[in-house]
Amino acid sequence: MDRQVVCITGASSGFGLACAHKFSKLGYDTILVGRRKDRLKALAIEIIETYKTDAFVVVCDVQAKNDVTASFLQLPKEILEKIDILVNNAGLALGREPFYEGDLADWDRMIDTNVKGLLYVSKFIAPFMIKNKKGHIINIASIAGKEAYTGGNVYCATKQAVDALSRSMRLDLLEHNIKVTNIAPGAADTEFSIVRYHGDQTKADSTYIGFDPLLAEDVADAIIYVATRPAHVCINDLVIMPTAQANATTFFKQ
Ligand code: NDP
Ligand code: 8X3
Repeated sequence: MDRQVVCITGASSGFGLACAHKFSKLGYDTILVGRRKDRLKALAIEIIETYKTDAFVVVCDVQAKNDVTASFLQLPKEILEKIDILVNNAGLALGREPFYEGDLADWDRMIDTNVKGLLYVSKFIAPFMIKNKKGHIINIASIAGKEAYTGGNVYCATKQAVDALSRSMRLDLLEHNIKVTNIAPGAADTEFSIVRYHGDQTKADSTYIGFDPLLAEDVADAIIYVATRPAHVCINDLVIMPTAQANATTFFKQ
């Protein structure tokens, strides 16, 4: 039987990277999407050598709709047309200021990546799934998509948009036998905070002091769980938190 194909956006780091390894280990072929070409190429080589599955690299900035289309069209047709699972994971937060001190360029990047980028990729890939009468779109939202917190403003808004899109996509795709899952993680130690604090390592590290955050592998395990349910089962929404985090802002720190 043909191997299943999973497309993972943001595969160069964090959740996406952990997912790429876990899906490959299970025998899936992978499409690895992101901007950092060297990392993605090295990952593809590692996957092919380690797991003996195929791995294809799509170098693109999901913010650029024409770039998304042109880059995906470089994939072999038979791979592109049979994508079974799309993990919409590429995303970022920038800044923790109150909105009235926010940087407009940061706002644009968060909205363009987390919301519009997710839409561009999904709109391009969904028609192939519709034609195949099956598929699964897994959107990585956040606890910030369920709650608001001080300084979260635009990031929270983008993740609440992802949450709403997950519910809306599930309705739109229902008649096409396509599953849609929303995953909402709490604090996870990846490159997320170093990006959020514009490279300030001290601020990034302070995010995770005094408790055990989620690791990328924990979130990837949840993604694998939802992706491997029987055909008649769809996990619509999954919240995954560190044990020491009760909601977006309440932590038990030692
Ligand atoms: P990382 O910073 O480790 O990974 C982010 C990934 O997104 C990278 O692979 C990056 O690749 C990719 N990416 C960012 N911008 C773009 C773009 N414009 N085009 C293509 N790819 C892009 O963070 P995480 O793994 O933690 O984050 C993954 C997702 O999970 C994000 O959507 C984040 O908002 C969400 N999340 C994170 C949480 C956390 O605490 N870590 C908690 C809840 C949700 P490259 O730079 O190569 O393009
Ligand atoms: C990342 C988690 O709490 O920093 O989405 O918003 S949080």
